[in-house]
Amino acid sequence: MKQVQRKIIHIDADCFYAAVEIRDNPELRGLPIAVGGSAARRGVIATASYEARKFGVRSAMASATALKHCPDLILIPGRMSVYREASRKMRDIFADYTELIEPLSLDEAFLDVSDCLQCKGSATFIAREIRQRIADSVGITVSAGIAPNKFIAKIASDWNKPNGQFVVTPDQIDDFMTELPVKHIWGVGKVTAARLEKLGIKTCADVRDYDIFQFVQQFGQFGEHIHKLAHGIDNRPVVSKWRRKSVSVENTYAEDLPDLAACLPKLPELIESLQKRMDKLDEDYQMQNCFLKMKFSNFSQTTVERSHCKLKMDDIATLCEEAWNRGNRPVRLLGIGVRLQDLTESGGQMDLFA
Ligand code: TTP
Ligand code: MG
Repeated sequence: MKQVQRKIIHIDADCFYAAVEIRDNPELRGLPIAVGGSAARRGVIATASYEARKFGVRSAMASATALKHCPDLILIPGRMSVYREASRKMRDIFADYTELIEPLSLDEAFLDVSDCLQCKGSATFIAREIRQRIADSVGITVSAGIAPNKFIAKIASDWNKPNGQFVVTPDQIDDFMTELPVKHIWGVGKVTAARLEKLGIKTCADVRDYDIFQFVQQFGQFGEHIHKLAHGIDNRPVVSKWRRKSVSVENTYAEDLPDLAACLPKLPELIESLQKRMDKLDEDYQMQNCFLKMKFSNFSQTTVERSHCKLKMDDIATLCEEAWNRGNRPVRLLGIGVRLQDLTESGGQMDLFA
């Protein structure tokens, strides 16, 4: 079987819940902290900072045990809504590069950037840019694995953790797989690993010494799966479950636009690039409201939003005029966008028939 060549990035935030807590309470930086339930109430650890991990504190460990390993551990109760918000911001950044986003959890996602033209199409640079943007605007670090498939990208994102990335190019797959212990193969738990070890199989290279038919005889269909992955072959596509709520474009001008008359000629260009982005959306999206964002020279900003609005100069100019009247001073940024209704969601379907 041949490997379908894709450019996949696997992103995984570093000690996600703990990192968000440190972001919001900088005095915690450098200290052993963990997010989890209290020991008195038989709570467990959700995650721990890297400083706490040095003491052996781990996810899913009883908090009481964690405190035995690390008596100075600072235990913080979780704030799920804040973690969800950080996760949403990360996904908004991913969406600037591709529509093919497959979240695995709040802090982890696969991105297929095969068709992405940013950063000259280099997945390595795209990953670096995404990581920098997340650090700047979400305030946490993430690590990335970049590879021709999901299996290798996921393993690679762990290689330079925290705050790092690791690339496996198509011609490096063979070397990468050779040393890899079989326990990294998705689906190989302790029991299978022990069975494999009895056959003298510890690394993927050992698997590759076996003929696939021998392997299928020993392990059935699962044997074929192991054999394929040990060769670094994984043709699973990135299945996008992420759906947009809006699409927008904006521009910050090198020199402030002094008045409304200077703003209006900038609109056709914005309308055109927004239209291009909308053309790429699938047909299950329906346009709802249009909005226009205006940021003024004093950094205050306003957004005007309208329903029954078309992505045409007349309607957008009306929004622009209204926004301008609210600030009445030079403009540094103009943006336009549309809110989207996702017709694949049941609510959307009901509206269709209403
Ligand atoms: P992970 O990505 O597994 O872990 P992490 O981000 O904390 O650390 P790493 O740097 O090793 O990636 O999980 C993401 C979040 O999910 C984690 O911050 C807390 C939560 N979680 C639990 O609540 N219970 C668990 O057992 C695990 C593994 C994670
Ligand atoms: Mg993580």
